[in-house]
Amino acid sequence: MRTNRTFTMLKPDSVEKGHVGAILEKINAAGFRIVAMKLTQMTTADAKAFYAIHKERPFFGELVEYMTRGPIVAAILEKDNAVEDFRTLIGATNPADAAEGTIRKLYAASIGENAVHGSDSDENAAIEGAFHFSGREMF
Ligand code: IDP
Ligand code: MG
Repeated sequence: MRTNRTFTMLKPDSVEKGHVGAILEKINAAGFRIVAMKLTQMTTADAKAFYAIHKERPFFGELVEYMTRGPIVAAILEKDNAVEDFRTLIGATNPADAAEGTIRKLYAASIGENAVHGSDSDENAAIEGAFHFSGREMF
């Protein structure tokens, strides 16, 4: 298993607000290489499967509604220590708690609509990347 890759989604709010270019600029400036990337939209079944770990949480319905309401930018990113360094770059789940200069501090509206996803482990990065991309789409 590769341990130098992570998976991200620029969530529907980022696409709606025109923040894709600015967020990709920050990702690039932080030294991540784009391995795979596309504009796509998750179905309700996709979002329920992707976030299955949260299915008992009170916000699950709201999360599925949010994540399916419009297109996202899905991407696989490569860098040494990718998972941890990307979580640092995006900041805390709640933008109110996110460090200055992080993507969520700059672009997230709330704990629910928080601009970007970042994998939380190497294992989940591989699972999430494979959820969105075939081998032919990874470079
Ligand atoms: P993470 O995205 O920082 O890893 P998780 O706890 O894995 O955060 O939650 C997944 C996603 O669910 C969050 O990014 C956010 O969009 C949403 N979420 C998390 N906690 C809440 C909440 O308390 N209210 C509404 N939505 C939430
Ligand atoms: Mg998470």
